[in-house]
Amino acid sequence: MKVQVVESVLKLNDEIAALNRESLRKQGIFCLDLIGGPGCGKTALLEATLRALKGKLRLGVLVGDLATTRDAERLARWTDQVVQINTGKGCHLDANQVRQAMARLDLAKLDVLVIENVGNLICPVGFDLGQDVKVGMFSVAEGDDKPAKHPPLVHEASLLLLNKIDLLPYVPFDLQKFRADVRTLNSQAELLEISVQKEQLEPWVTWLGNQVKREVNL
Ligand SMILES: Nc1nc2c(ncn2[C@@H]2O[C@H](COP(=O)(O)OP(=O)(O)O)[C@@H](O)[C@H]2O)c(=O)[nH]1
Ligand SMILES: [Mg+2]
Ligand SMILES: [Zn+2]
Repeated sequence: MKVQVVESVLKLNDEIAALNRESLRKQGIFCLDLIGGPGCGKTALLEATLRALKGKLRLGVLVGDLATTRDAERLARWTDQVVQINTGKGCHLDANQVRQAMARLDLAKLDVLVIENVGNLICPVGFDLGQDVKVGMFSVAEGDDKPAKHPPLVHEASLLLLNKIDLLPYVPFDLQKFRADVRTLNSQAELLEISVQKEQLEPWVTWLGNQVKREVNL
């Protein structure tokens, strides 16, 4: 008898990711996978984005963390289309977790689905979730060397965000070096420098509107 073997976890993941992508495309939903270290401001960015785009663009969020529903609770103030995924000891989201969480959303109500990945700059990059684009997020507080130390994220991201630019006067951070390292690794991706704290978000909101390619008056 011939034994059937599932060759690779990643192959299975890719198959489920393809199903996710198909479901999202059918519904005309733009999906992004937001990847950044713990504390770079992912949830804060999404709270501010939901606030800024309320009534203009319908956003849903899947948010991954090892434990707690704190991020989902923060986001639930702005949308009822939010699901927390608790990964236990898991340091990334996989396509199956996203598929199960997507089933709890009302996709017909959404223009955009943001997946806030588990705070980690490394393995989330390797797992396709069914997203249209990956967005890599760094912050001034983490230091200027993070892109150079995490080439796969910078390579694969369509957009890179540098958050907390309000901290530049207080933290040793060589902005020229940061920009040069990003450019060396990825000459195509856009790099947007923002401060969620100071509500300096215009470039990001414009970028998001352009991706959705709808007549939304942002
Ligand atoms: N100074 C400053 N702090 C920020 C900014 N954005 C977020 N934070 C703070 O960074 C901390 C982590 O934010 P959070 O959204 O939980 O990060 P996450 O772990 O990436 O989701 C919080 O205390 C935020 O208030 C910013 O633009 N400037
Ligand atoms: Mg968060
Ligand atoms: Zn992992």
